[in-house]
Amino acid sequence: MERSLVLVKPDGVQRGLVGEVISRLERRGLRLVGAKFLQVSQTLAEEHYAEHKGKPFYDGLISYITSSPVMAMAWEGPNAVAAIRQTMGATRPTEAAPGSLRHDFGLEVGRNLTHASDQPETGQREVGLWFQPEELVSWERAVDKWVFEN
Ligand code: DAT
Ligand code: MG
Repeated sequence: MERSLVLVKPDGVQRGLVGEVISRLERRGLRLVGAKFLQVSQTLAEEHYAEHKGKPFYDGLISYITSSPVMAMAWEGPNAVAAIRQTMGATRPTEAAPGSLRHDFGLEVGRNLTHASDQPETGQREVGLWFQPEELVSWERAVDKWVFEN
């Protein structure tokens, strides 16, 4: 089953939007498989954002993600990566579709509230970076057959 890392970033946590993010993903039909609330270390931040090293916004991005606790989660479902990115909205809140989280709650790219994996392979890698195998729960819901076709 496809998996994505989801982070409610420091601004989302500070603004009391953890429940809103979880609620939207649950409502979408996605299945939660892991969750933890943590203060992100410099090392984890740098590993997580390695692809952006050297970009003009990199230093600001690292200080933002390490500035205050985050809610880290792993979610799964068919097409989980595309579905979750759609629920989050485009990177820049002013380009995010109305109804998406970043549209509904955000204004600036540097305060865009959430992170979600951008490809299925990224999802596998990021879930592995943020969670130990024993922190992930494989489970079934009674409703799964009414949400997942196969
Ligand atoms: P996303 O978080 O939608 O996957 P990304 O991987 O391109 O976006 O960038 C990671 C984060 O870096 C993004 O959520 C916000 C920040 N960021 C990206 N582009 C930026 C820019 N041009 N200026 C400032 N911050 C930026
Ligand atoms: Mg990204």
